[in-house]
Amino acid sequence: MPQVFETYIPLPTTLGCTPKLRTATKGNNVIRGVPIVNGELGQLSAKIRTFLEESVALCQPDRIHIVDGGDKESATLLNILHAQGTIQPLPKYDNCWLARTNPTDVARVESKTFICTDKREQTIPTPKAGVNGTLGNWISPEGYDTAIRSRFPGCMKGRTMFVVPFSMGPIASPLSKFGIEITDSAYVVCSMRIMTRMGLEVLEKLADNSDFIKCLHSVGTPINGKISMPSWPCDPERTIILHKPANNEIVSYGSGYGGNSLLGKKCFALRIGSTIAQREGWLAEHMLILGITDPNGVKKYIVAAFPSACGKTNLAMMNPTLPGYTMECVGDDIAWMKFDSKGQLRAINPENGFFGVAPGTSMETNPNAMNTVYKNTIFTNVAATSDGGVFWEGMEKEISPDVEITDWLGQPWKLGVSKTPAAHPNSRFCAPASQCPIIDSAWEDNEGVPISAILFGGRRPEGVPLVYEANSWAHGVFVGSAMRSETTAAAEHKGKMIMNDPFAMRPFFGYNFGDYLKHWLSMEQRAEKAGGHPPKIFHINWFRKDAKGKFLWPGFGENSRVLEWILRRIDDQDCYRDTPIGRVPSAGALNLDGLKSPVDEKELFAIPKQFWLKEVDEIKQYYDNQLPHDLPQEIAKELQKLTVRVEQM
Ligand code: GTP
Ligand code: SPV
Ligand code: MN
Repeated sequence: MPQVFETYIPLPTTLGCTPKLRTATKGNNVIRGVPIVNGELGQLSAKIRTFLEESVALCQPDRIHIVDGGDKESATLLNILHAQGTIQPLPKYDNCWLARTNPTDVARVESKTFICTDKREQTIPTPKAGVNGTLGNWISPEGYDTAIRSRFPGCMKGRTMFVVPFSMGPIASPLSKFGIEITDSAYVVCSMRIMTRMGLEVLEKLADNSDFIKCLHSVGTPINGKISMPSWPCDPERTIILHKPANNEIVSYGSGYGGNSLLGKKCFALRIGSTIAQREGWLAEHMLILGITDPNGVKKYIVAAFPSACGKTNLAMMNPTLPGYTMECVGDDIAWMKFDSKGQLRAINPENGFFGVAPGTSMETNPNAMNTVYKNTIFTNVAATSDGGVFWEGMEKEISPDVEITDWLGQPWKLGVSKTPAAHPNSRFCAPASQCPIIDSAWEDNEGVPISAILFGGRRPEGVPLVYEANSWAHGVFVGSAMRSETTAAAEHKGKMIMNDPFAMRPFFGYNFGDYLKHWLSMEQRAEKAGGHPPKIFHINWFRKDAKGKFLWPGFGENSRVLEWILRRIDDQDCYRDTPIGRVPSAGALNLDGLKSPVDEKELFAIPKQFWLKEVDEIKQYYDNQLPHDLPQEIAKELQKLTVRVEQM
């Protein structure tokens, strides 16, 4: 049972950590009269100090803790979170913890996420008159200021303000960027320690007063405020996630969960990241990065963009069923990519950990993920077992039959009897990437790994084949722009419906999607100017269903068969046939030898004319409604060409 306190237990005034980096501090170790209980003023560059001073004036915390990133600090914070009832230990494993959130704070809140620019068109395409735009939310500079002024003053009264220096990407990589997250959540600090490179090393890098992304986060419940669940303070009704690219600034209020509060992830690495990438000529994408070595020992890397909860982590860590192949993981959610001086696309994973979907992950589907999460991991909203372990949907075969299960809400739960899920569908594990048994030896390479193919995909129960290849770069960019997928529990959408999710970035664009498309189209020239060429683009769909609603494709490790075909296409082998929508494996080219149960290849690759007539019509409507002014000509042309090909089927 979670411990629920009637009053919030404040942090002790001193956390007893010895900062590794010391510089002489003149005067008291205070900012605006607020004591620094860990770390010293002298560790902060002038820019960080200004940011901190402004944040202290606004939020009025009782004390300030400059995060050093050390083991002792982490252990202390975890113990405090335990005492508060935010987390409980999982004694079955090594240094693992279970957090239960307020049941109203369980996923990203896309409707409350805004980008602030002077003009609306900088952030979002102007939709057709009378149509609601679905490609992000804009807020005016005035609205932005008002949103902050009406929420933040005094929001940290009675609380500790943590100052989290972090790096997205290996600290020494020229592709990396730094941030400072100011937060009043120790859970966020402990999670950021896993998800990013965090602590004194980053402060040292910033000591030359260089710029950083300013991230301000509050759970939004001062200790003297009314709290419905003291172990997970939040303010769901007034939650807001704000970004101001012009100031390199992120401000998040009211939620402690995932992408809402771990600001290095979606807010920085994707939303602010994509605006920097546009300016600097690279790509910040919602993509996994995977290394594949074939039986001849030839290694290639691919990236893949699937919407939230559509299989990135699983593909990134897959155990190939095809003999002779080895897969290694570089990243499971975000890729920063840049063409190098030779025109070769290179990618780094800006993250340091995995914030992965728990349900569906098992020794059968993703043993590498399972073997990653049994130490130094924070689980959130999964179920607990009476022997001190975790449980979620998909782990039925992995628990002993005599354990008792407590669901994510803290209630007793019985396998086969209880009607509600044991774990929240968006419950997650937060685990260090370095613990992944198949982490790639080059995963922290400062220059990034060379990318040979880009995959797009989603949950398409109908009409979309297992795999197809785009005919050209422009066609591939069109395929990305036309991506659609069934909604999942990763955001606040209710029920399952097919939704447009271009590039799996719909919730994460930092600027106008029309400009984003132009930026992507321009990459071909960028590569060619440097003497290279852009990678081939593919679309995959593991989720096609038969008439009875059963998946046609076994997925997971069997997806290696599709990757094998993709590798052959990277080498330009003649193993495809043209179809109106793109290139698919020619007869017999997809290796299906040794599949446990036979698959219906014909149905997997069927391209029904009626379906595709409707699909192209819906894509057209989508562009007409969402991008009547902002759609690049090249993309309109690709749709036109596809329409003609489908009509001629
Ligand atoms: P985010 O972290 O939200 O960005 O999600 P993700 O894209 O990393 O998705 P993830 O790999 O965590 O998969 C989400 C769900 O899809 C899990 O329940 C998986 O079991 C399921 N899934 C992943 N790959 C496959 C597959 O090949 N076939 C089927 N049927 N299900 C899959
Ligand atoms: C996603 O939703 O795509 C995630 C989880 O990776 S979150 O960090 O909450 O955005
Ligand atoms: Mn994701």
